[in-house]
Amino acid sequence: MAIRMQPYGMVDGQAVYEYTLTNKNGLEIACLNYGCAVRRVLTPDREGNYANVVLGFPELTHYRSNPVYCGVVVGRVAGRIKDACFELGGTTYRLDKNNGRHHLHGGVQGFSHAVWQAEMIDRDTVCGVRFFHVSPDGEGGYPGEVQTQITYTLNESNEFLIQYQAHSEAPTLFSPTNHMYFNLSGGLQRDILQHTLKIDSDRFLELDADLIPTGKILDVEGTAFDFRSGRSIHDGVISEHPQNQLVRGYDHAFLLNHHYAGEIELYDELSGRHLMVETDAPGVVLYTGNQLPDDLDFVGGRSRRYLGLCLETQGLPDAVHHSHFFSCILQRGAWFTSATKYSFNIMAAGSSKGRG
Ligand code: FUC
Repeated sequence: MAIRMQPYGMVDGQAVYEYTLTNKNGLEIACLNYGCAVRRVLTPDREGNYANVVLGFPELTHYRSNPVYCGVVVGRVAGRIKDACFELGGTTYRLDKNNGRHHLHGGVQGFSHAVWQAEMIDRDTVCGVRFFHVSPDGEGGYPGEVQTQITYTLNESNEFLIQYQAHSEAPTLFSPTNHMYFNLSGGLQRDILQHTLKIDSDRFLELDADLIPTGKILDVEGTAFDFRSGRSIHDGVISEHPQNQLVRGYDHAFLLNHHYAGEIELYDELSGRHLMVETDAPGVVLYTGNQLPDDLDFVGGRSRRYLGLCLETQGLPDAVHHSHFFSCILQRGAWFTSATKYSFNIMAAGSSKGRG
């Protein structure tokens, strides 16, 4: 295992570094202490050619605007909160309106736009970075000072683990995620429409026209939302299901049936690259890059719709407004913990539906 650190720039007088984690197989992950951004994940294809499988920007200035939340941790709360307000303990809190009249991904100055303190982890079988951030009381409109710790580790089995931990001085909401866009073709050779995805989920959340959950939980059976035995992302683009048509693909939260049981698998048949995602989070938002604009430059190519897809493991979006969703309230003094593991593998040709 190896880890190296190099200066990447300055933000408001604070130094930003790039950390590069490498294992004995040559798998390499580069991340920043700005927004905990994952900039690059180099994995081999079936022929042993290493290429980057996540969208990443060339420079720090792009991360400072980053309207698409490329690679970063979003929080305190991932996803949209309707009308940018909520009630907790009899008080109404008003949040940043950064998505029309709604709140999105923690607001204007959320986790994605903070310089985090960082500490390197360098052990025999694991290397990584532990990021620390104190989110002040009132940040984005949320109550309570929250101390957050996010740990990225890579091991020799090509597993990349993200662990989230937080503690609040007052009751607040907490449900972060990482917003990496995957593209397993490597080096942006193709878009993600031919990727095969499997999700062990029977149910997903219906969205309204503003992409906010209506509160209705729909059955995947008989729809393009049924990923239980694997299907191509393209199915959701050609599907006549009104929920697919609404977003021109997928931008939906799925409730996971099982945890740490190979519940999410993404596969690119042409390159042979396979990603398994396992988590203790209640759900995963599948976002297929439907709104990626064409005026951003990523390393390896220009942005366009369907160039990457996000698998955002998290609590259910807008849970604060729906008592039948898992609560995302973090009580004073309690510890929030959550973890998601990303395992990178290669599948033999012909395994069109991934493993299992
Ligand atoms: C995802 C989506 C949103 C938004 C954002 C950049 O999380 O749920 O619709 O486009 O990313």
